[in-house]
Amino acid sequence: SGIFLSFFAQAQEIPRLQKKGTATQLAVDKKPFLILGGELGNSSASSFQDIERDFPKLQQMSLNTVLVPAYWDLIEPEEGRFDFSLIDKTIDQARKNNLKVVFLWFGSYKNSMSCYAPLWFKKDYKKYPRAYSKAGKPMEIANSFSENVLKADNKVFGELMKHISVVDKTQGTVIMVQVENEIGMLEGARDYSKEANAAFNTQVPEALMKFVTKNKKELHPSLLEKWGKQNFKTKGNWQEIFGNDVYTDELFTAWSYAQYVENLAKTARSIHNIPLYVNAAMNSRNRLPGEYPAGGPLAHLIDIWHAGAPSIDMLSPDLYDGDFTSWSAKYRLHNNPLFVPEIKMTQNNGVQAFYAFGEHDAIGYSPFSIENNSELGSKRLSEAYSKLKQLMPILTKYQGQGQSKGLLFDQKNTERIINYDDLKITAKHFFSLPWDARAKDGSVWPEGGGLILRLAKDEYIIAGSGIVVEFEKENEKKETKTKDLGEDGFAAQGGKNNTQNTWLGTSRVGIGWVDEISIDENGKLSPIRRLNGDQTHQGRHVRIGVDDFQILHVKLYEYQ
Ligand code: N0T
Repeated sequence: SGIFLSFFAQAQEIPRLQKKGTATQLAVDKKPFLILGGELGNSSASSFQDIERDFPKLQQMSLNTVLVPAYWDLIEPEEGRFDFSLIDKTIDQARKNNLKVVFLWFGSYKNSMSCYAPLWFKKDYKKYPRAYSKAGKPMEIANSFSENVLKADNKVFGELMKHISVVDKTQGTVIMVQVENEIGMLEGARDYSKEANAAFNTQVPEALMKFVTKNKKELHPSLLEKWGKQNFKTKGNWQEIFGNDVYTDELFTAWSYAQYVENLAKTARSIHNIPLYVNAAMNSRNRLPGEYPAGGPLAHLIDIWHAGAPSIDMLSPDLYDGDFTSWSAKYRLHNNPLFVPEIKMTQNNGVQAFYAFGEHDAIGYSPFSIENNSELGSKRLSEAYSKLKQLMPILTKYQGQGQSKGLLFDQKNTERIINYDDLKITAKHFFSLPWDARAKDGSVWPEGGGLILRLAKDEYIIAGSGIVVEFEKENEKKETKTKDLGEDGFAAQGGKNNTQNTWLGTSRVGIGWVDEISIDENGKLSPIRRLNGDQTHQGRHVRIGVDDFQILHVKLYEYQ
């Protein structure tokens, strides 16, 4: 009956990744799924009461997924005794509140440290040794070269995956697992334990050299350059092949952590084969490796991670500073789909999520410490997520074919031009219109953003918040910059530098109609109301105010 049962269970498809054009999709319950997520604070899943109190709130914020820590110290309080009551509580409350779950394995590594290892492990430092600083100081960081460390972590992680597989095989509530948390080395770019030193001074593993040789044409530019400086040597120790600097120490750390994680990933796959990812703390603010967690799954280390941890599906950025458009672009690569498991919680999360899905076919988006969202933040996020939930069937249907674009504007970046064939779309921040007092009274502009999806040559979905969009034919007019034109009626503004627009086209494009719509689970569009007159500036543009999220359906036409 065991054979029969497991055969039967497999008939229900567990969550998996699939390709569609240039996009990677997460399929849940056999349908492409966008993670409209939030991650719980680190200590918010360690009590039944907190889980019971917070999960209904997450559903009210229109999340479809919650990212929840799975704590080694609480799961294995005594060596070999496993307690999955918090895991069961999480799954149960998620089901009651119509949420999917991503478990975050807080095992040996949590933000470079090993604070989630149980006390029996921490105390037995002879059996479970530490990493050492360059000065020989033992750190509260487990030694990733120790068989015992790996065995202990791998054992409990395997038990966790077994448990999930038993309680969840037929329901698919748990859709992904994050292996460790922001793994990476601090205080220095590598471990200086004697095991680490020995590995650093021997031959770079053949598996890595084979991988970089085979994939030479597609390597991350920074690795290619670094290796190139050593004339693409293929035999030697780390410094001989990659040079003698702190970035070589980091490559070594990346390889050792990737290999460590690969062991856990293989264990997971052999038990319950759902998507796996690793998250990274960013190398932002010009810090050096070791000032930021060195060797984590960072974009510039992607080849090392792919070579060392082929069973991991995605390297995923945790974004706390810097601008969302540039960081997200670094992780949406031909060999890595974008998933944002953590991002600083702000009132701009909603528009950023639209951007991530519209621009990058993202797997998901998830603000951190979600249960502590403010009243206004919760309201904004809920509005954004409930619109994205409606858009899900139609967005995923058109994914991977270059049909959608993301918009994200602030006070400095106010405009984007998008071309579809000979149609030129100019999208701007809503406050580029002088109509709202907040545009000019010194207020900080809230980010405006959204997405544009092309359904047909003359039919578009425009959704989001705080945007205004105009349509014209490419080459419709010629812009000439002139000095002081005086009172020319066609010049944009009087004054010193004028732009003169000369009509050159043959035909023009106009707005046929604009409807605010809702979309049902099957992707059927239904009009809520027609928007015209003042709401489209008498047919000149399409817009969504900064205080609302809307989905608009736009029909264009041509005239001569
Ligand atoms: C995150 C979180 C949690 C201005 C920090 C981000 C979470 C971990 N680390 O609250 O600890 O478990 O993954 C570190 C980046 C902070 C940079 C702040 C820059």
